Amino acid sequence: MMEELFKPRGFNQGRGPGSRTDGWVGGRADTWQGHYRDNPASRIGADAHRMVTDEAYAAEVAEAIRQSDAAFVDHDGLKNAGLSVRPLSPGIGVFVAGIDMATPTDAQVEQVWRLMMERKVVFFRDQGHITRDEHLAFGKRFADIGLAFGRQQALAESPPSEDYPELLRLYSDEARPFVPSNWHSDVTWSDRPPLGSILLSRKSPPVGGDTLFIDAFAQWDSLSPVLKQFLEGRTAIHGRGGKDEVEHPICRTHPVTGRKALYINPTFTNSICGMEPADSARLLAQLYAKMYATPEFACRFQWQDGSVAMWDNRSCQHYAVGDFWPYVRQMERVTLLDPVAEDEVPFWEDESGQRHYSVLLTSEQAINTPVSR
Ligand SMILES: O=C(O)CCC(=O)C(=O)O
Ligand SMILES: [Fe+2]
Repeated sequence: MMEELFKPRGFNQGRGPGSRTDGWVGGRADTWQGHYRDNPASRIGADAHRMVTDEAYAAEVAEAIRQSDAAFVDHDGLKNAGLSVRPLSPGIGVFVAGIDMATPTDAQVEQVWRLMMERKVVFFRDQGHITRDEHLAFGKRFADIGLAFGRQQALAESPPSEDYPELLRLYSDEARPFVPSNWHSDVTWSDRPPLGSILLSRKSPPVGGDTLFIDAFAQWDSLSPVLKQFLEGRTAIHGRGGKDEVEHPICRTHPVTGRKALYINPTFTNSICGMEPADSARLLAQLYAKMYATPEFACRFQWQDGSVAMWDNRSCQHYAVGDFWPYVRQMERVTLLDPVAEDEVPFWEDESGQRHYSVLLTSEQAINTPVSR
């Protein structure tokens, strides 16, 4: 029975005359057996390939997944902090109930951080009552607070409010429809990109304007061993508006969890170092296809007035869905900076534990100068 379940589905195999030749038969063309087994197995570090032939091992993995999912929800630390959780998906995104961002306890702060490390993004509802000062104070419980873009000021066209230079206002309406509708991790054109963000909806559209989050650990884990070997230790150039501003590791080691993330994105990454431009472009396109066309890696959050998303830029990427015009959507963001200087700059850690850091390619002054969109 188990064997039957895990049998290759025969993608890319000829099916006689008249059959499709592009290999696409209703699943993922580049996936041998589909993610239904691979993805949850990799969440607990199990060997998905061994499960194909070893029935007893597969049963063990299944039980381990059930237990770890149950333990995630039924957690003493959460209960003691007066919190409860509901995952949006098995790997990324979790609703946290029981918190008031105006008056968080130390135990709640500790649990929210733990959840963000494990599930990459946490969500709260009904926080519309908090003031801007309380929003900033909440952020300070976790990390340093940056300017609107972390170390850098916001775009030249949207100067920060004088009262709250740390607060990024992302206000859209009929006349100004902009939202960041492209996959990215924040500010990867900087050598010191922000650790994370706490985004609050002051006003949500009646329909549309969701935000998608996608798991950068899963994106890395899903690559073939050959591709991982090729990419590990390699770097890519990122910048704004096609300028080359910083060289980041493609495989980024997370400073807290030690896990590896795929750290490229189609918004700011220009090229892979050490490759011919055409080869680099082809490989980036292939990687993006895999990274963003796998719904198993993602979750989608529907905003209400007062909803909050708090994410870790080192372990996930996001995309604001631009489908809500002509409605009003008003978001306010507090940006978190890593207070540990040597963890703030991205790095890849090699097998001997040595860190290989990102390198700034332009001047500090140039990187700190806001550009026009
Ligand atoms: O408006 C959103 O949903 C997300 C905007 C965004 O990319 C950000 O705040 O970093
Ligand atoms: Fe963003």
